[in-house]
Amino acid sequence: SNFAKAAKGAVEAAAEKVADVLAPEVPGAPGSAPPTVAEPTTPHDPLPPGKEQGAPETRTPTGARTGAPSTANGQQGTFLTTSQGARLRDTDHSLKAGPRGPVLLQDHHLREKITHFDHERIPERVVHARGAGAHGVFTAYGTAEAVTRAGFLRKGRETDVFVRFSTVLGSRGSADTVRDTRGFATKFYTDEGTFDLVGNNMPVFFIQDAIKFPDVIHAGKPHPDREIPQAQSAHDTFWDFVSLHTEAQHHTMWNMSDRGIPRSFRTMEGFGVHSFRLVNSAGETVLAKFHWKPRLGVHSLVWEEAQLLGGIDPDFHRRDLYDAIEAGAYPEWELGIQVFPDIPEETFAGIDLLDPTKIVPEELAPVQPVGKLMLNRTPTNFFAETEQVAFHVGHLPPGIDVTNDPLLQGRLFSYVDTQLTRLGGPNFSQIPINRPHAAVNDMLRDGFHQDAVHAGVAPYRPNSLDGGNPFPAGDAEHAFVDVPVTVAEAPKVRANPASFDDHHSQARLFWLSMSPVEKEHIVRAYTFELGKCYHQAIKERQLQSLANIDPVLCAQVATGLGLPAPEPTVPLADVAPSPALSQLGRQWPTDGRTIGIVVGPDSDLDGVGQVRREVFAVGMVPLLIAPHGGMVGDLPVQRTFATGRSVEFDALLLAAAPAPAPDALPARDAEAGAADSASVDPRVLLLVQECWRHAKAVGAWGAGVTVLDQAGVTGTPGVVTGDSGTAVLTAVRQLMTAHRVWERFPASVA
Ligand code: HDD
Repeated sequence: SNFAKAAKGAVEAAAEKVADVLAPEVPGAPGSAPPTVAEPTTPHDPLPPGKEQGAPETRTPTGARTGAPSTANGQQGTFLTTSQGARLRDTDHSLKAGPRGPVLLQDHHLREKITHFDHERIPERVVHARGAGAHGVFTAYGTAEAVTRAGFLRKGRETDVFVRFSTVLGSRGSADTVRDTRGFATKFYTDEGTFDLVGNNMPVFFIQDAIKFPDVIHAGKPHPDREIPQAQSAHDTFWDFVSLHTEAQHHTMWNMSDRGIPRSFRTMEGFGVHSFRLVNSAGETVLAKFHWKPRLGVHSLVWEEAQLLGGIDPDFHRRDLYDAIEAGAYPEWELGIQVFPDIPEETFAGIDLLDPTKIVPEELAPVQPVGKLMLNRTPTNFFAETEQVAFHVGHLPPGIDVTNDPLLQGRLFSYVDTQLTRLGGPNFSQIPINRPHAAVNDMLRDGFHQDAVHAGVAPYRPNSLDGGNPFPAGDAEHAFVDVPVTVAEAPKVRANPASFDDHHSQARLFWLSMSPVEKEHIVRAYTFELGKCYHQAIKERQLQSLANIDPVLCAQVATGLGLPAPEPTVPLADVAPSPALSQLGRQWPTDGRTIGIVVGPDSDLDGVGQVRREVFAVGMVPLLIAPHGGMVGDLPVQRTFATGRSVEFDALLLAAAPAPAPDALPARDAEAGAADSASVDPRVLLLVQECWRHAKAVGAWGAGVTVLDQAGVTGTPGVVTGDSGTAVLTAVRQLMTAHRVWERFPASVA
């Protein structure tokens, strides 16, 4: 009978399985390390097939050097198994009553595989859902020792870190380059306990009190009825809220500026936003604000690039981060602090230090460098590390304490709370990426997903049964001591201090600090965003706030919207600009940036080879763009006319004038202008024209020069030609130190 046959087969299979289990273990090479990648586009060699391979090596997710345990459940061994380690001989067919029969309920392998899959997703973060992370190390200069006892800031101290960058509004799968604030959250695994600096790339916030966080986020998220637009602030509910709630005007101005569309995570500043209270070993306190300064400078996309990238490469920022690290161009920031005397008023130069919608200009309180961050390792597994990392503003080491900033106070509640839902219970700090590198003895017990096997019988204090353990620490043992700040005796109120009522002066300060080009971008951004709103009343109300910030700004936006510019309803604030807020006017290193080089069969290939070597030598990444993939001469091609697009490159070099490749769209009109349009591939012309429009440096030599003519850009600012590739490269690099060639487009906003 069939049954007898099946039973016989099963017995044979079982016998074979036993034989497998009993067979001697293949001498296991330890999992081979991933290949080191010299340039991001070099393909990884696949591992040669074979059982002697073993599973890919599992790395300690936190890169712990302090002896934290490695992940217990990384994959091991050579053979496919169930979650319980039983080896499997087939994972492609369900267990059926005959090849055409129904699936048997007893198929425990099928059920385990599907059930686990069904539960693979966890809730995305309610804000900052879209992000990318990297590991690194923080090295302290020792310059903060006088103001804080935090051990990780002692001179020369090295601390492992994990950083997660994010956008705020979009869902987990949204595009990287949308106009939005960026999160910049850093976990310092210090030996005195984990310190989370949960900041943004903008130094101010939309609201002054955490109780309004649900309001601003509900307004910014997609409309509840149709769930659009995704990851955008250019819609009615956002502008409805910020125009009614004028304390958001300063942050909104930052969003409308170039800061809202960073070129790269590597070229963003970071800010702790709030004032923190630092305490030194003598118990003396100061107030301080944290700043991250990128070594490469603060650079942004232009709006058209950002929009194109949303379609062409929605992963642009995370790809850029991973590629840079894998290419060895490790991103770096300096951590700096602005230090203020801890006086009872909690103000500095008249600025309320508890108001998170205010900055203190660097000209008044310089940012003093206290250490350096370098990101040097990409995560091994996105979910395990980047998705499960849990930050909390209340993760503080001794020497750093909070202030009464009402936004910070509410955050102290929210961050643990949100992880309970997101990570499924109270034991999220046992997830490897969240494990402290300091010894933990917390008396917290049980709960969902308890990983620890706690010994002892007395998780309470005082006790005698566990010998009194754990013991309270004193100052000498690095205890966290809450600074004994005096709390005023005052009536309970739901109210703000009067100084919080000034909503426009610092938005004006920011506007006045911008260069003409930056001002023009701000005008265009407001005009675009308000132009996307349907409700006239919302546009008019926002114009009123712009009038109260600056009449020129207001008039320009009003013109774009086709609306009258209102008169200010408050006196314009008398503020001094802060030049440090402008991104322009300085020279920056160019290493880690990307240069596209158009090559073809007619190129000076020796020259290209030389340029390529020189680009590498100065720490930049050259990407060769050719009519086809593979090789041109003995040079590897990284992009073709089909796969390359201008938005990926910081500058463009042309070493060829390639005729249309076979996969180019045919010219629409064969007769009209056939000679011109046929001589260069139209995608190369688009490449040049886009780079030009986006104010990028363009250089050409040899046959490449004719492309400039055809694109109509010869002789314009930032377009260079020369006798040799290396001469052109030198000129282009010089232009790149200013990031873009803004002289090409004299700004119309004074
Ligand atoms: Fe927040 C995530 C930054 C105000 C509540 N926040 C989150 C992240 C960053 C910030 C970078 C992502 C962390 C990660 O990568 O996992 N948030 C800020 C800054 C703020 C701020 C700079 C103002 C200065 N946040 C803020 C308020 C509240 C929250 C006022 C609530 C009252 N934030 C959260 C949260 C999130 C979060 C809901 C979502 C996911 C998470 O915490 O872990 O708790």
